[in-house]
Parts: sequence; C-alpha cells; structure tokens
Amino acid sequence: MSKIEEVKAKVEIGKTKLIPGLVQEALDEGSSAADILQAMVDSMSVVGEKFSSGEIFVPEMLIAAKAMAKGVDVLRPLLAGDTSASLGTCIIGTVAGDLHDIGKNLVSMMIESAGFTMVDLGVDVPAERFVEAAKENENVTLIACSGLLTTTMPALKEAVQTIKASGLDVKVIVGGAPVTPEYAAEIGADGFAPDAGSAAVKAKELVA
Ligand code: B1M
Repeated sequence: MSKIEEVKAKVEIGKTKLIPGLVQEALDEGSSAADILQAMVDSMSVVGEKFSSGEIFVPEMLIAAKAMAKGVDVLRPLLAGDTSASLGTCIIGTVAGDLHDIGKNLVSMMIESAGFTMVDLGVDVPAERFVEAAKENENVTLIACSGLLTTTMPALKEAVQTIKASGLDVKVIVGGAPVTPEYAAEIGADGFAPDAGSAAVKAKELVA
C-alpha cells in the first residue's frame, strides 16, 4: 500500500496519532499536498457513507474528522501559498446549529491565501454574530458562511438576510455540501462556491 493510500485508510478509522507522520511520509514519497488532501476528503466521503448505512456512529465520524484535521495541519504551509496581497478582512464561520468545520477551515485557508486577513468565528455562529464581527474588525470586505446540514440551510438564509439587512457594505459568499448555486442566489448571497479552491477564486472576484 502506498503512503497516500495508508493516509486515506487511517483517516477513515481515525488513527489521529499516526496521521501527521504518514502525511509527511506521503509527501516524502512524492505525493502532492493537493492529492493527499483529496485522499483525506475521499476518506470523509467513505465515513459519511458508512454513517448513512448505520455501519458507524457519531463518535467514529468525530475521530475521523480529528484525524483529518491533524493531516491538514501538516499540509497547511504547502497549501496556503502567498498571503502578501491585501483584499481586506474576511469574517468566516459555520452557521447556527452546525458543528462541521473541516470544510470551513479549508475554505478559510484558501481565502487567506488569496490575500484576505481571516477572522474565524468557529462553528454554530448566530446570524447577528457575523454582523457584530464585521463591525468590530477593520476593513471587512467579505463574509463567508458555511453550512453542511440540510437542516441548517435555513440558518444560512438567516445569516445572509441579517447581514444584508444590517446595511454593511460587504459581500457574502456561501457554500457547503447541501448548498447549490440556485439556493445561494435565492437567499440573496453575492457568491457561491462548491469547494475551497473555487471559494478563493470567487472571494477575489467579489471584492475586485
Ligand atoms: Co456530520 N453529517 N453530522 N459530523 N458529517 C454529514 C454532513 C452527513 C452528510 C453524513 C451522512 O449522513 N452521510 C450528514 C448530513 C446529512 C444532511 O444534512 N443531508 C451528517 C449528519 C446527519 C450529522 C449529525 C446530524 C449526526 C447526528 O448527530 N445524528 C450531526 C450534526 C451535528 C451538528 O452539526 N449539529 C453530525 C456530526 C458530525 C461530527 C461532529 C461527528 C463530525 C464533524 C466534525 C468536524 O467538522 N469537526 C461529522 C462529520 C465528520 C461528517 C462527514 C462524515 C464529513 C464532513 C467533512 O468534514 N467532509 C459528513 C459526510 C460527508 O461530508 N460526506 C457528515 C470533508 C470536507 C472537506 O468537506 O465539509 O463538504 P465539506 O467541505 C467542502 C465543501 O462542502 C465546500 O468546500 C469544502 C472543501 O472543499 N464548502 C464551502 C464548505 N463550506 C464552504 C463555504 C463556502 C464555500 C464552499 O463559502 C463560504
């Protein structure tokens, strides 16, 4: 088994302590950071499928997520790129009721690498908190809201509508597995992106 396959297999079963070393060995073996990241994203899809079929439960999902986060820590310096440009501050968070943060953290890392200063509000962020944070911080040009559950899509809508109603001069980008471009447009977001890489491209476009 190649090291990258081993990373994928061990993330799936949540072998947190082994992951940083294995990720480093996969890099040493010549795998790119992007390919290793993709392998870990694929692991999470397998984990999601196993959860759906009742083969595993929430604790197993959680340890797999922790393992992936450890792997991302090793890749971060390689994925982050040039952060010298200044496109203002971006407030980012996962919306109220939603505790998923791996995707949001990847999106944050990529938007930062596009030239934004990031303020990460974490998970389970109430709509008003996005507005408060935009007022508390200097030169906020963008707010990024992530939602992973179909049940928290209404919270995404509330966040966008609260930000828009505040009169702040900021763009709002939304995303997350259940979010479609149509839904993003319907709730009044300025932008949508399906993944972290395209979120960075869209973020730049929105504030240009
Ligand atoms: Co949960 N979970 N989970 N979970 N979980 C999903 C999302 C699920 C699809 C699993 C499944 O059933 N197959 C399902 C949702 C079903 C649905 O809503 N339709 C689900 C469920 C049901 C739940 C609970 C309700 C389970 C329960 O308690 N019975 C519960 C809810 C808790 C809550 O949030 N209130 C729950 C809990 C958890 C854990 C806490 C255990 C853990 C999260 C830990 C953590 O994040 N720190 C967890 C995990 C790990 C998952 C899966 C397995 C993996 C998620 C992940 O990290 N993916 C997930 C199954 C899956 O995704 N296939 C699942 C990898 C990550 C890189 O992808 O987050 O999609 P993703 O991010 C992508 C894009 O979506 C996009 O870019 C990212 C990178 O490319 N993106 C954006 C994300 N945000 C963006 C923002 C943007 C733009 C793009 O602009 C701002």
